[in-house]
Order: sequence, then structure tokens, then C-alpha cells
Amino acid sequence: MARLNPVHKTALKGIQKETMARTSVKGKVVFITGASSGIGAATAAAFAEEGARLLLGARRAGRLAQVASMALEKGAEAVHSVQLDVRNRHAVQRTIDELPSEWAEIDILINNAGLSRGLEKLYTGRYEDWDEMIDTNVKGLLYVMRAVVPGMVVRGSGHVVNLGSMAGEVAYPNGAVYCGSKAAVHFINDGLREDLLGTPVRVTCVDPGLVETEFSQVRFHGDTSRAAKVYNGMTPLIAEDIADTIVWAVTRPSHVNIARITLSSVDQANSLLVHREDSSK
Ligand code: NDP
Ligand code: 8X3
Repeated sequence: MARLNPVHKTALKGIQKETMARTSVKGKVVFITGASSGIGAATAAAFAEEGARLLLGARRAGRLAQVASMALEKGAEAVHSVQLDVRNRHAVQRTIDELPSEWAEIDILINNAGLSRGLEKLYTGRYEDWDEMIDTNVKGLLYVMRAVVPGMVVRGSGHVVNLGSMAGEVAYPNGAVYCGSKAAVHFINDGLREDLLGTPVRVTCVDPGLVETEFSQVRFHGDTSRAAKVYNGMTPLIAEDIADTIVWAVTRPSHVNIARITLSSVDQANSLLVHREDSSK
């Protein structure tokens, strides 16, 4: 094994001391879109435990209020909620522009709001479902980024975490538009990181496989028994697994950029291959 000379050893020690520190999120403003449910709500809880200040956004104000009080109980330094539909570009910009001054400097953006609608062949799919997915998962993600990232560049600090999906890596039958929207997130994520090169702002994409949240209920327009079947015979991830991963990525030392993380339960190899116990045995 190659030996380090004394000069290199000393230099390395200096680097380790200065740069290996975990990035603290205590007191930092963390903006989570889609915070009213699932991964967003669990991420709010995880950042609350780190003592962050949480800016929570979603359309359902009542659900946001529940997440806000849970986050305060778990140790969030403060919570501010904004009722927000990410599909409305003007509302997104206005919401960010009109934040109270103590919330205006967003340190970390968790660009999580998203959904799937329907599971059917592309050539018979519903236009309304396509619009909703693309408007939310692609255009909404972009609108939020466009409103938040300029401030990070001016202040010379920030971290954007985008929620992609394993479904953005391999398309599955009947899911082309959802999968395509998440493939778009990968390219937008990577393009943003390229455009931010030369600034200290970090950009990460987190790509989960199956996570049991309200996701499938939303996909099947409230059909809970059809939604439950998605996870039949297998153990899915839970929202807290994704929250834990997001907090890990954000708390790496400030010189480390985690570009992309793909995670699934051990019962899933990719978006096409899921191991299920045969319930008839
Ligand atoms: P949930 O349905 O539990 O949560 C989705 C969240 O997005 C809700 O808080 C919802 O809030 C919000 N949302 C949806 N549309 C809008 C909108 N137009 N404006 C603002 N907020 C919106 O699903 P998950 O927690 O599972 O999903 C979170 C993200 O994770 C999504 O981007 C999803 O694609 C991604 N993902 C999920 C996986 C899974 O298997 N569950 C796997 C891989 C990725 P409200 O309705 O109150 O507006
Ligand atoms: C969500 C995972 O496989 O249900 O992105 O589409 S899947």
C-alpha cells in the first residue's frame, strides 16, 4: 500500500479537522413542499428533531397544522406554514416573496410535492391525469426551485433536495407519464447542479422505490383497497426511511455533495422487480 509522506499526512489532518464536521441544521430554515403527508411530513419530523426551523407547504392547511404541532413537539425551533399549490407559478413566487423576514432566507429546500394519477396504458391514459402529474412533478418542482434558489446563490449557501424516484430510472408498464416525470426530475436535478457549479449550493436527488404513504391512494383516486394491494406480500419502505436519508445527505460536511441516492426495501430490485410472498401458501 502506498505510504503518505509526512507533508501529506499533516495536510490531510488539517483537512479532516476543518472539513469533516457534520453540517448542523439547528436553527436553519428548511422549506418542505408536500409537507402535509407521507415523506414530507416524516421529513418535517426528522428535521424537527435536529432543531431546524420549518417552513411547511402544501394545499391542505388542516393537515399542515397537524404536522406543524407535531414538529414543534419534536423539537423544531419554530414552524411557519404556507398553503401552496406548486402548480401555480405566480402563487409560488408570491409566497416566497411575501415570507415574513425571519423566514425569507431559506437554507434548505426539500422539493418533495408530487403525485401519480392512474395506472394505465399510455395510449388510453387520461389527459387530466397527465397534466396533473407533469404540472406538479415537473413544472411545480421547477417553479419552487426558480423562486428559492436565487436567494441561496446571493447568500452563498444552500441545499436543494429533489424527490425523484426509482420509477425515473426504469419505466414500468402503465406508468409511462409518472416515470417520465421522475426521469425529468433527474435531469433537472443534474442540470441545476451544473448551473450552480462555482457556488457552495448543493443539489441532491433522492430516489426511493415503493414507500407506503398516501401515494397509491392518490394514484387510484381514493380507492384504498386497490392502493393497499400495491404493497401486498412485500415489505415497502416507510416515509421515515426517506426522511432519515434526506437528513443524512443534508448533514454531510459542507464540501460534500451527494448527487443522487437510490434506496428501496430489500424486497425490491428496481421499479419492475418486486419480490412478493405468495399469500396462497
Ligand atoms: P403522499 O401522497 O403521502 O404526499 C404527497 C404530498 O405532496 C402531500 O403532502 C401533498 O399535499 C403534496 N402535493 C401534491 N400535489 C401538490 C401540489 N399541487 N401543491 C403542493 N403540494 C402538493 O405521497 P409521498 O409522500 O409518497 O410522496 C412524496 C414525494 O415522493 C412525491 O414527489 C412522490 O412522487 C415521491 N415518491 C414517492 C414514492 C412512494 O412510493 N410513495 C416513491 C418514490 C418517490 P396536499 O395534497 O395537501 O397538497
Ligand atoms: C413511486 C414508486 O413504483 O410506486 O415513485 O411508482 S412507484
